[in-house]
Amino acid sequence: MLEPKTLTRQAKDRLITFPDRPLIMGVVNVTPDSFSDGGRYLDAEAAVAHAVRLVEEGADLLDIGAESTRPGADTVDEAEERRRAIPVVAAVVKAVTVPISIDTSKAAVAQAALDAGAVLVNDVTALRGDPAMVEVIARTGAGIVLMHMQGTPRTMQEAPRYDDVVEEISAFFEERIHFAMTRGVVQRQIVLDPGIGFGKLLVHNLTLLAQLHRFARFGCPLLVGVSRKAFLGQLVDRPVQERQWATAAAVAMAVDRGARILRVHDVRAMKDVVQVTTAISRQATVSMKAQHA
Ligand code: HH2
Repeated sequence: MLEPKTLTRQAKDRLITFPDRPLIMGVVNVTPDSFSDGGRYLDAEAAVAHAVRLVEEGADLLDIGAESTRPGADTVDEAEERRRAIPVVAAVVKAVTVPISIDTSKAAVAQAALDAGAVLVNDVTALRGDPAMVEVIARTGAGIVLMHMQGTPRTMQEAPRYDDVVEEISAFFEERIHFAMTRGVVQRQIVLDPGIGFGKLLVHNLTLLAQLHRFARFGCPLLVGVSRKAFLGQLVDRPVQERQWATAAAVAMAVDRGARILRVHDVRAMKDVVQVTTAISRQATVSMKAQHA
């Protein structure tokens, strides 16, 4: 099944367009604020400055999030998440021209971010976290990332278990796509993400990356987030800040196996990785066709 050339079903200036190479999604975290007003202002300002820098480094879109989804993380209440995220979304929309994604599983936060100019909702619960989310996506025509997670961020790494991780996640995607589409979302709005590190052991993460191409049959763009994650630390035994090379290897493999959006922290470096991997993968296809001609 062919992937769509654009994402979302909104007005022209709110479409995400897929060029003939994968997109780099830069991560913007709105860090937990201090209690003082001065601290809050600085945190928001720092997040906006970071967003602008990522675009200068080549980010094709930005994912702004105010709730940590790290293993063991506590949830943030809606008012606090809104207070952190929305002023930053509004300011970033004004400061850059690339599409903005809001990383949230709360419908009210998503709606406020879309009102402020975001065009994509990155919901790590795949519409299971807030029953009102699917209606927001259907009504606004925004893009939606349906990510797989076993358990919740608080519990997901306790005892991940799969008989066949690719088959089980395929069944999950099928069910979630059906759920969304029977409630008014159209396929052109949907991005799928296997959720690397979300309720998965090392072997599951490696299998998903090695067999990513098997999710192409859904005809939706695939998003992959491997950046600096713990499974890379298990392989190379390095702290988070020193996992750029490990991330590069995983990004290259994901691109070769069909990833269309790469969610990364190190934008400049990963942009180069995507460009080179895409060129080689494309040439591999050309060479194979020539051999069989
Ligand atoms: N990973 C993290 C957060 N949001 N969203 C999607 N769709 N896919 C992911 O893989 C994904 C995500 C977790 O990344 P982490 O490094 O724990 O935190 P952050 O990137 O927010 O700094």
